[in-house]
Amino acid sequence: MRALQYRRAGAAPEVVGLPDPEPGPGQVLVQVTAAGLCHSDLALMQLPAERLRFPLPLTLGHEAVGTVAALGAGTTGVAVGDSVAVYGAWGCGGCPACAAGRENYCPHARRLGIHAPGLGAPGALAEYLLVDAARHLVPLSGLDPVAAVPLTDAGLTSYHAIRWAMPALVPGSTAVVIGVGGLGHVAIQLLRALTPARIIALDVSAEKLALAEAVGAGEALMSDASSPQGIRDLTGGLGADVVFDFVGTQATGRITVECAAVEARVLNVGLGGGAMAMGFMLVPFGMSAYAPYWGTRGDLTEVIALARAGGLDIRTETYTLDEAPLAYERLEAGKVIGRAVVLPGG
Ligand code: FEH
Ligand code: ZN
Ligand code: ZN
Repeated sequence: MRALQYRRAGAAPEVVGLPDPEPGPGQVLVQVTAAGLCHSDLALMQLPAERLRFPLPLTLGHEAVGTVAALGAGTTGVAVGDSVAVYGAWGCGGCPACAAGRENYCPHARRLGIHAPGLGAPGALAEYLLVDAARHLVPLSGLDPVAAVPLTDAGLTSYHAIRWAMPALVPGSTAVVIGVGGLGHVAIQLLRALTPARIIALDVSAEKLALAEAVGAGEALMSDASSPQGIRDLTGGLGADVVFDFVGTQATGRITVECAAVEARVLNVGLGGGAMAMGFMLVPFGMSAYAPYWGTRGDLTEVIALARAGGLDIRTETYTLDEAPLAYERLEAGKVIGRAVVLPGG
């Protein structure tokens, strides 16, 4: 099969030929229909070799949908031909967190050498993906695979974040979304679908601010040092009840704290390497902060059900496997509108 691999630390990913994987006991072989690109892939490829927690080469891609192609011995719960979404936050499957579906927070995975596909295990930017267990597959039930594939990461991560913030997303509340990329433009739509909150979007790109308003943000402001005052002007001086920072730099962390209201819930979901100082008089009274990771198996089932109910307008740019290195360059340059999606089968 053909696959996009990150082969040497610091080198650009390249398309290579690999043997077709064979499913072992309990495993599922998925023919990949579509795989999304993520800033986490870029972050991974920018790490120095000594900080990688797995050997190279690595087939990239942790956001995937496809069709079940073959079952390993004893595998039940799916059938050849099923159209499926891949849950990528693979855990041990046996601990309390995994038993509750919160495999994204499995405390044993790293010690057991369990990695997510594309983040240590062979990933989905390939014609075939080996999935370690049928519980990590969710039926797509007729959803368009290209429009649906961002649900498995961008959508799942945003949905999981919103669910934590839900107690603060009440009538009359204000939610700020910093960064209108793959996650941000989906988060705006999920906030519209799930909450009564007013939505203010921030980004450094006028094109992405236009996208934010097109998908449901009430206001869209340029993201800079004046943003907190702009948000306070829009909220009678009170600030935002919830802030989703999908960028995660020092600058957006500062905007987050400076625009947060008393008792705000703030979330750092970005990989920009920024940090947020927490302490008395450093942040608004009663502010709580959360650094979520991906989402639960239940969250993925729910966000797919939400998509099936209609109303999500997930924007994608599609690329062939050979165009994937170019797509990563566009993602790095902030030029991708919505989510970049690769079609390994062409
Ligand atoms: C992957 C690796 C590390 C942090 C965050 C992520 C997300 O892209 C997974 O959704
Ligand atoms: Zn990701
Ligand atoms: Zn576990």
